[in-house]
Amino acid sequence: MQRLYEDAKRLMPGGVNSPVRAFGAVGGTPVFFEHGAGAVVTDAAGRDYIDYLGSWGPLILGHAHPRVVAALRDQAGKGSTFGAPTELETELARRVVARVRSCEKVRFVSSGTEAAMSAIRLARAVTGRHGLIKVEGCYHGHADALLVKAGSGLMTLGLPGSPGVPPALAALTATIPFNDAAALERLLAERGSEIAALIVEPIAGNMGVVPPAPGWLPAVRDLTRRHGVLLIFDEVMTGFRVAPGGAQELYGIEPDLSCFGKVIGGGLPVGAYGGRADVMGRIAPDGPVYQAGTLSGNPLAMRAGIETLDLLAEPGAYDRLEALAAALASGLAAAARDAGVPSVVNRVGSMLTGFFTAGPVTDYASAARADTKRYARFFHAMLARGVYLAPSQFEAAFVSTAHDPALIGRTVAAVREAMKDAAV
Ligand code: KE4
Repeated sequence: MQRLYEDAKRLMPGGVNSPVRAFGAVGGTPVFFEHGAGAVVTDAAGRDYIDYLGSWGPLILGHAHPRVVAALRDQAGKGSTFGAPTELETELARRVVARVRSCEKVRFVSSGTEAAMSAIRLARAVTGRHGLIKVEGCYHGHADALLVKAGSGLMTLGLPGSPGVPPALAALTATIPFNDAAALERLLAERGSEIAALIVEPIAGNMGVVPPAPGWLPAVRDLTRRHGVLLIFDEVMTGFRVAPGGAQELYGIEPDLSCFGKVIGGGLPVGAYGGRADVMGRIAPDGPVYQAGTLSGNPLAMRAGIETLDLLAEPGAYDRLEALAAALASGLAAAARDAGVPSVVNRVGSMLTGFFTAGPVTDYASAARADTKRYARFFHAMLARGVYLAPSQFEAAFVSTAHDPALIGRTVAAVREAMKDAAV
């Protein structure tokens, strides 16, 4: 693995194509994977791991699901991209709109970042305002306007923001704490007339999983509406994962715009943004707001997304995810309790995080109190026992339909051993 990493570092920054993969927060050499099947991944040295990363969320069905592979094989022989409309895009759009009541129209792009940046541009055009509110610890991709007190890799690496973002642009982005409606009320009272949109992960996943407190999302919806601020739900992680219609179905809140990614691509690069027809109608070529993409809606990604959403629509898929993730969460909590290790497990559906802190973890500040050094030791203790977790305390773990009670049991047993390990 070290040789692979040395080779990679000579050619790519940090030897990776996304910073969180470099094990910066947990130390050691990144594991290079060679193949995956179901809930198990195999590294370049032939070692197997039970996978709870699921490629950071897309693989809700596990690796190489036979139906997805067959669809991709079939499509590859017909052509991977035309740069022209195909019926496949309509078929995936039909599935999205059928599941997400707030989306009358949707536009496909190639990443969650593109979805978020496009939704913000659209909101600024529709309102004629420039200001943006984001929530501390939430992450919406790496567009300039969003690299302000963001979660995921920035929180993992302790980066407050990013060089290269012009201060004048960063100044347009105001932040509030997650689950703090009073802070939002104060900010809107002061600057509401300048704000185009508020973007938020309805269930935060990028500071580790932090569920919305009762009343938080209804307050965000009510306050933004009162001030003419468009509410953007970033459901790149939660969409089609926590419910068929995402977090907005789970909590009964209708945003003005939604962003999707990960699950919707079934493992291939897809993002999407959508909303009411009158808002989406401002997007070119219907309207003047420009957004484009060479491989947007490409047939391979559409086929993977269609198969994934159809398989999730089969009876029992979400019940299975819920049962498996609940068993994992309770096993984690019991293991920590029995070992006397301060820990709190936050979970919504099949996304969860075990924080090494007594908790509760309700926002960025409380998440940041977690013992990241202990997490790093735990990560490696689990890796040594054949379980692959997110290489950062501030990320989510994901359960897929390919996991089963036996794998969950093996994982909890490994947690119990790891927790007893003096190192942890
Ligand atoms: P992408 O541009 O990485 O497809 O999506 C950005 C994004 C937007 N919104 C949310 C809620 C997200 O979670 C993400 C991406 N998530 C991270 C991990 N938490 C991707 C992993 C990485 O950066 O390598």
